[in-house]
Amino acid sequence: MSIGNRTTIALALTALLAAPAAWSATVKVTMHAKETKVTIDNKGTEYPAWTFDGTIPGPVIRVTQGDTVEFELINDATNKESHSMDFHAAVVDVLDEFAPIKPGQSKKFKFDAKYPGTFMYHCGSMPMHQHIARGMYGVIIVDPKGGFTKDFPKPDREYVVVQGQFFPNADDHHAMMDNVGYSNTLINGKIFHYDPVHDPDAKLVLEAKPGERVRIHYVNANINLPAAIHPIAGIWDKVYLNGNPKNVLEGMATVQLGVSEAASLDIVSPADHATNNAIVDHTMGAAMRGAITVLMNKPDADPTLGKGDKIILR
Ligand SMILES: [Cu+2]
Repeated sequence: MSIGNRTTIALALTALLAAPAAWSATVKVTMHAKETKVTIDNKGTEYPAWTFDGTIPGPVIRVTQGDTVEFELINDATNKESHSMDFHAAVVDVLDEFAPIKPGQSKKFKFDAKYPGTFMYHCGSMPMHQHIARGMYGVIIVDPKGGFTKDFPKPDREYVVVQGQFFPNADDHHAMMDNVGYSNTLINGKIFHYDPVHDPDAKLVLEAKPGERVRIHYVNANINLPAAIHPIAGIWDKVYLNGNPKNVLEGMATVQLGVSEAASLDIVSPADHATNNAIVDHTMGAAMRGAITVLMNKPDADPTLGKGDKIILR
């Protein structure tokens, strides 16, 4: 063996040992704070929302553990309010990275996604509860760098479901703080968004085939109320608190999510026939206000749903 070959092997070994670092990426994410009208139900009722990128919730961000997120927030000049970004997946300085910016300003910061899981993000500009209640929240998923395992199996489909409280009086932040005037629950920005049983105008449901493992990334973006997430006519096969594969529970009927808490919840329906589940906040006052989501398990389920950019249905 020549010296040259040994050098080549040594270099190859060095590259192999350094490989995990080489796999982490820098992910650029830009969002616009937009004060804009959105529709908050299936029949098109408009509401003066404050949003990230014009929707409630904002865009789903997905990175891998170890990635560096380079984030830019642009507060559009047409806005009236200051806004900010608070990623629950970040370990930074609340007075620096998460500080608000005025209309017409922009701000960049970066963070390393150290922990895997499902995390809320939201605006933290004052009054913070009003900025959240008016729609400035969303989800960042940090996939574990170890990938799927026996204890964290690859799901057949994934859906993001974000629950929020709706206050029709958008300006009365004092009432919001006391939970007064809370009229409805939003699921991904709409009342009974995926529930044609309680709202004939609902056009979407979550779909899967019988026997598929469906992972629901559920985030409680309520400003004041915990949520009790139960899949009616089913049991959560596995539950990953905060979406972290290490925080696993099995065979759970109902999972408590505190305010701002998230979990990744797996459900596997019977493989031999079609069934339906109603994923509810079992807090009845929240369910009856809109927090019911139908999951249809049927052989002719749309194969595109619950994959790629259709993990959140708009
Ligand atoms: Cu804001």
